[in-house]
Amino acid sequence: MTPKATLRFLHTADWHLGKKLNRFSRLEEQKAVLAELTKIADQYEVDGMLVAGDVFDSRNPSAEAKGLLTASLLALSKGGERPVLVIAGNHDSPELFEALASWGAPLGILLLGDLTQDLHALQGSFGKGFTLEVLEKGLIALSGSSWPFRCQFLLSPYMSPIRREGKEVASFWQDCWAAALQKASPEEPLVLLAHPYVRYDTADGSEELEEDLEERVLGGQEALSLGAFPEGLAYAALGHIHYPKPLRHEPYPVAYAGSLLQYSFGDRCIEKKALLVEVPRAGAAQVSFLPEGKGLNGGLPLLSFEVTSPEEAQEKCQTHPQAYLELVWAAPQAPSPELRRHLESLHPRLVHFLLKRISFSGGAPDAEVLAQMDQLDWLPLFEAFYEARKGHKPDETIKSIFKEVLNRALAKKSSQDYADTQ
Ligand SMILES: [Mn+2]
Repeated sequence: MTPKATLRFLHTADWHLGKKLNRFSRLEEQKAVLAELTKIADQYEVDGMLVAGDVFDSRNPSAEAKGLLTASLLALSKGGERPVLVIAGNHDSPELFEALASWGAPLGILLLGDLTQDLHALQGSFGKGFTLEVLEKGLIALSGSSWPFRCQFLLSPYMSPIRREGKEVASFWQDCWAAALQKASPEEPLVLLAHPYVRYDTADGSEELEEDLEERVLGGQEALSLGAFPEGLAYAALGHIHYPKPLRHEPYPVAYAGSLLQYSFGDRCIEKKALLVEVPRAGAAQVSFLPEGKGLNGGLPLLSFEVTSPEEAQEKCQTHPQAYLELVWAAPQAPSPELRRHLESLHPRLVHFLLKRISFSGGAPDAEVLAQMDQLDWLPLFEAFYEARKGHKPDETIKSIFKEVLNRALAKKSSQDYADTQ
């Protein structure tokens, strides 16, 4: 048998275990898609897993979500034969990662919650037949009898502004990466795992997903530019954005793996993927999205329909029972208050029954719509929306940010800027 020329990894991210769609648990679907991911890892005989953050949806995940994480990591690591490297994202608890780290190491699972987490205790024997060496904060090297060569990993978990001690994102990471690179061997490949917000070009027609906008706003993330990434890497495996997306190919590929499932209706047309990464002994990695020609078998479909009558709404409920359903009421007259309850009794997963939003696409809004907007009391509407989404009321900081954005939007409207922006 000829020795393998490359190390092969499967890159995934943004599992968001425990995330609900409105009130509906997605845990069974998450379980199914993680089983599929394990199958893909087996089928392609990957040498290791790269999990780039946001494995949980919450810093205080449920027992079921934690159980699914540990079971999935164990299956992916084949009990220690296939190393699994996991960094924390902005949704994860660094403390929980640190607590799980000593559990994972003998099983070939490395969890890094925070850059200051001391990995030295895990140094030495790792998993079954691997050796882990800590070279610098966040920089490790792994070797094993089944691997053709040693590989270095620059593990860069999400660091909150407090953990960055107020340092701005780009300069924080550039300093960390520069320090780590001094200790890295130029003779061995280096793979980066990180969870930043990198603004990407949507010129190819892909829109920013609702989830990603939320990650941008609520992650407290300033954007990192592609130019901030260090030179000389083989690959940068990113998490955070739910859209599977290669950001560039040269001089080495940088890519978001995307989320595990479609987590919002805005996300419903996006096929979910994992990335197969072939790391050579020297030079840049080759990457491709898996499964080929289709998405991961990600649970039930999310369907959204505009309806203009109770009969039409009822018909949509009855013809799509095996889906999550969003119905958007687009008739000029308001629906009767009983209609929602009736539709919920007809469909087990009616997620939203909404009134059609005022749309500004396709031309300036007419005077009547603008007059209606002036009469709205926005803050209570925002508070109710925020509470419905987050489960708690917005604090004063969030409210003041909202007021500032609102004031800017209203100022823009009154100055009739719309005509210029079309
Ligand atoms: Mn994130």
